[in-house]
Amino acid sequence: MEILQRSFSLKPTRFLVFSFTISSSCIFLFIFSLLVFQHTPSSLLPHVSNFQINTTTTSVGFGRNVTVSIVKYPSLRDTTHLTRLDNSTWGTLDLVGKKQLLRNISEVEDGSTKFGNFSKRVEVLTSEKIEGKKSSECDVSHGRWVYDESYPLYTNRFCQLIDEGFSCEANGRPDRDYMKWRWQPYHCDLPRFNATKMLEMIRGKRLVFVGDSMNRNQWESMLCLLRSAIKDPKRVYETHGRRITKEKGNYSFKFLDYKCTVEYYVTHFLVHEGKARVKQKRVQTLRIDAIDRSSSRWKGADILVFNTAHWWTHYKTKSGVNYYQEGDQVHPYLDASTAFRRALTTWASWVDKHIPPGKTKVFFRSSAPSHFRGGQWNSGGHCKDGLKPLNDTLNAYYPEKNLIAEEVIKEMSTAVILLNITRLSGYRIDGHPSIYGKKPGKPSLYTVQDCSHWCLPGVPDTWNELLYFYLQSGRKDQSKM
Ligand SMILES: *[C@@H]1O[C@H](CO)[C@@H](O)[C@H](O)[C@H]1NC(C)=O
Ligand SMILES: *[C@@H]1O[C@H](CO)[C@@H](O)[C@H](O)[C@H]1NC(C)=O
Ligand SMILES: *[C@@H]1O[C@H](CO)[C@@H](O)[C@H](O)[C@H]1NC(C)=O
Ligand SMILES: *[C@@H]1O[C@H](CO)[C@@H](O)[C@H](O)[C@H]1NC(C)=O
Ligand SMILES: *[C@@H]1O[C@H](CO)[C@@H](O)[C@H](O)[C@H]1NC(C)=O
Ligand SMILES: *[C@@H]1O[C@H](CO)[C@@H](O)[C@H](O)[C@H]1NC(C)=O
Ligand SMILES: *[C@@H]1O[C@H](CO)[C@@H](O)[C@H](O)[C@H]1NC(C)=O
Ligand SMILES: *[C@@H]1O[C@H](CO)[C@@H](O)[C@H](O)[C@H]1NC(C)=O
Ligand SMILES: CC(=O)N[C@H]1CO[C@H](CO)[C@@H](O)[C@@H]1O
Repeated sequence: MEILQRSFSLKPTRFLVFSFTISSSCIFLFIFSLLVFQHTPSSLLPHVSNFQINTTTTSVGFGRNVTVSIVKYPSLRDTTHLTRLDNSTWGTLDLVGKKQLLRNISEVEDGSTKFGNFSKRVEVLTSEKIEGKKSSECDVSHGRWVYDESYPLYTNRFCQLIDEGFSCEANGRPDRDYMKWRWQPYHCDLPRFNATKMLEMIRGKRLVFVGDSMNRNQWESMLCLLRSAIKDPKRVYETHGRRITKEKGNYSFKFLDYKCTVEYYVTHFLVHEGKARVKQKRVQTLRIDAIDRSSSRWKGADILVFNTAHWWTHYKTKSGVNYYQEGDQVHPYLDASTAFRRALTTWASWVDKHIPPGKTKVFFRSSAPSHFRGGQWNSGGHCKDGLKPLNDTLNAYYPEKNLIAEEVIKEMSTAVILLNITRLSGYRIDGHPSIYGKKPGKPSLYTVQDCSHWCLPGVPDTWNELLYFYLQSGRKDQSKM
């Protein structure tokens, strides 16, 4: 993704150097163009949801005794495991949470029945979920887009922090409706993003985004959302004076009035990209058993938002030949799904080992779909004609990578909240920069369209509204204590 973006601004001389890499990225973009929508009936869609969100209050939390959200995500294929009592079912509860839960086993909210039985209690939680009344229990990933005049939450002109690739309006995109859609879950409302409140929540803390350029997209959205609450622009700055470009890998923006930082670290795979010798040749490898080097900077964050997905369909990762490395061994062949699972497991162990459960909230964002139609990214694939969201009765493909991520997360001892944005973003064929990912008139080597990233303001603002929802609903529970 980063390479794709960079290629837009490459000088012709440098282009030759990179052309090999560029051509290799075609494959994954092509795959993305294939997997966008399956036109299946809607009967499976909203009403009976297959997963459960539980917010539980524990005495560990977020620096100062705040609430930890325990989110359980049984996959569609495995709904029965909810009724079992075993370590994996409750694997995301930390020890304190477990003890409290056991102590409180006989207290059931609906009041009608008292259960002295863990497994029954779990069933009760499941049925409560289906009713989905309270916002903290609501499945916010199922819903529809509604037109809302009060959006966007900030403007491109006001927020100068957006880099060129996402500045669709500044680059001349004429329509504005794509900024005006609000995500409406079927069974509850999302709170409107309140930048002041969000800044209060992260006062004195570090909010850190880690991942590929899609996470940079979300991070820039967060900067702009928060920036809208600051009157004096001088009181928000990059701590090393860096300007946001596609090239640099790390940024830390300080919001002086709140003594907090909003940071971004680029890593395409979360694990370490290295080199090794295979048959006398030095080749690039992916150390699926070693965490990315920038992990030293992730430590100590108060909120971490991870993602990885898009580079795993890159040709090298996909072919898996002499690419994946564990210890000294470079696998002659390993399929991408297995490698992805091992890499995520490496990430999961790192989180479990280095992230203190009470202090840090951890999120993992599911993959964001792209919408190339009629070709690949460099062969006329386009999305420029998408001016409205797709109908919510369409059923979006849910990539295997997300299922693997869910499974890995389920096994972790840290409570990781999945930002499940795949489907809601899948409707937003209108949300991509298309030809407005660069300044008008700027020469480009191809007539390419960017149908992978997202315009700002735009869809990533909603990803951040989900993040806000989870952080904020955690706090609400605390105030009840
Ligand atoms: C989540 O678990 C806690 C602790 O057992 C319980 O009090 C609460 O009602 C549950 N919430 C939901 C939404 O099931
Ligand atoms: C958290 O709560 C525990 C017990 O309720 C208390 O002992 C501890 O001091 C609190 N910690 C903070 C940082 O408030
Ligand atoms: C995320 O959303 C997709 C599609 O809406 C759904 O199939 C999947 O089960 C959800 N995953 C979780 C963990 O909620
Ligand atoms: C659950 O975990 C505990 C401690 O982590 C362990 O002693 C016990 O054997 C585990 N039980 C199962 C069924 O795995
Ligand atoms: C457990 O019960 C105690 C006392 O009834 C209550 O204060 C606490 O909030 C409960 N904890 C949970 C997790 O429900
Ligand atoms: C707990 O529930 C299970 C399944 O519903 C049942 O077999 C078991 O006897 C119950 N145990 C207690 C102590 O009620
Ligand atoms: C946003 O939050 C702040 C601080 O909590 C509050 O004073 C303000 O009224 C809120 N704004 C809106 C529009 O709700
Ligand atoms: C979505 O599809 C439904 C059923 O086919 C239809 O009634 C509705 O008008 C459509 N909505 C939009 C926005 O096209
Ligand atoms: C973690 C990380 O990548 N840190 C780098 C951030 O950028 C500065 C300057 O470019 C480097 O010195 C750091 O090593």
